[in-house]
Amino acid sequence: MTLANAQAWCNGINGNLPIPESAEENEFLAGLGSTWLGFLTTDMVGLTFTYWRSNEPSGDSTGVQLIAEEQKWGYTWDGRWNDGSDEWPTTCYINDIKGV
Ligand SMILES: [Ca+2]
Repeated sequence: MTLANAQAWCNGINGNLPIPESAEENEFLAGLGSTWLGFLTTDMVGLTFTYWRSNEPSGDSTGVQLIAEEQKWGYTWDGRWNDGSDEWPTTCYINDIKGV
């Protein structure tokens, strides 16, 4: 799906697109599959962790994709990040339900 569709779907089920904060979390996400991430290359101020492939972000898009596949487009990814605009699967972190 497009990034806009991923954001709309995830926000609509009270969730947010993931922003990995550690290598362990990134590995967890990669284990679930490729996903859009919840930040744009134009706003990376709050990031506490990054896992770009070398030469990324390359200016393809402001949306960021975690690429779970070891090999894609002739490059090694294995969970590294790419700025891109291709249709992409997504994982959604659902916010905790507060109160009872
Ligand atoms: Ca790119």
